[in-house]
Amino acid sequence: METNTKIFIAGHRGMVGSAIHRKLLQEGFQNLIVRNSRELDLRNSIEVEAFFRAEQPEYVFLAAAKVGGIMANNTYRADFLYENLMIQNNVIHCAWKYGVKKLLFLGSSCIYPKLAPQPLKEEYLLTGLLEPTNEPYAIAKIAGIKMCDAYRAQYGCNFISAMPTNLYGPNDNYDLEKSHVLPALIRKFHEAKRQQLPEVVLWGSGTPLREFLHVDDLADACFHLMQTYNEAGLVNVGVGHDLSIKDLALLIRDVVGYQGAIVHDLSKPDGTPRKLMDVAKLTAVGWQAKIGLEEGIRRVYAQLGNETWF
Ligand code: GFB
Repeated sequence: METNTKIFIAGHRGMVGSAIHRKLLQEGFQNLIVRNSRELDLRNSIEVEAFFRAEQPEYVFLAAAKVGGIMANNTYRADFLYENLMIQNNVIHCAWKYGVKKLLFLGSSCIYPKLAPQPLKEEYLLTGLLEPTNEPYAIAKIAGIKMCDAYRAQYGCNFISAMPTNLYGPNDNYDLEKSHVLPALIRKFHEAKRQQLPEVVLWGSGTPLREFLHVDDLADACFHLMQTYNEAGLVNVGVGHDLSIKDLALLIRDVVGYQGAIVHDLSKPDGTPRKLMDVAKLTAVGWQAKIGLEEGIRRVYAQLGNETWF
C-alpha cells in the first residue's frame, strides 16, 4: 500500500474500524474512503454494488459487523446471523467483482469450539461444537473466513482473515445490556463509586478466563498483516495471556478507585470457560501486542469524558 492507495474502511465508526482509520491517518494515508451506515447500508447488495462500481477501492478493511457482548449475542440471534452474513457477503463478493487487490476480513475468537484445547491454534477451527450463546455470530464469522478462502482458491483473490480476541478501547459500547464485559465493568464501577453504592453486580461466576487486546494494538496488527500476510486461512490476534473475569473486575475496581463489594448474578451465563489465543503464527510474521491491560484500561478510563453516562 502506498500513501495514495485508495483504501475502503468498512465500519469506520465502530471501535475496530475507527482504530484502523486512526492508524492509517497516522501512517500518512490520504486516500481513505469511509461511509456511515446512513450513506451506505452494507446489508443492501444493490447499494454495496453501486458503491464499489463508483469508488473502485484497491484495498478493503472489512471491520463492519453487528457485535455485542454475551447477552446481546444470545438475545438477538437472528440479527447477528443475518446482518453479519449480509454485510460480509456483499463486501467480499464486490471486492472480487470490482478487482480489489487485497481485503482483510475481521472475525472473532468465538469461532473456535467451546471446549477446544488451549491456547487456541488456528487449526482448531471446525473441530467441535460452538459455544451456544454466540453460535449465530460465530457461524457468520466462520462463513466469512471460508468466503475469503473460497474466493482465493477459485478466483485468486488476496483475501485474508484476522481473528482478534476480546477487544476494548475508544468508541466501545457502554450499554449495560449489550456491551462486552470490560466496558460494562468500567461503567458499573464508575457509577457505583459516584453514587456510593455498596456493591457491584458481576454476571456469572467470575471464573471464565478471557484475554483482552487494546483496539489500537489490533489496528497495528491489521496494518502489519495487510502489508506482510498473503495466505489462506486465519491468523489469531491476541496478547497470549488471559485472566479470570473476577480478576478483571478487581483490576477495574482498582483503576476506578471503588471500595465496595463485588457480588455475582448467577442467573446470567458464563459463556465459554476459556478462549486464549495461540499467537505463534502472528509472532512468526513479526508482530506482538504492546499495550498492557492495566495501562490500556487506565487509558480508556481517562478518555471517557464524552460518554453521556460518565
Ligand atoms: O465480554 P462478554 O460479554 O462476552 O462476557 P464473551 C465475558 C464474561 O464476562 C462472561 C462475564 O462470562 C460474562 O458472564 N460478565 C460479568 C459480564 N459481568 C458482566 C457484565 O456486566 N457484562 C458482560 N457483558 N459480561 C462474546 C461473544 O463472548 O465475546 C461474542 O458473545 C464475541 O460473540 C465477543 O466473540 C468477543 O467473551 O463471553
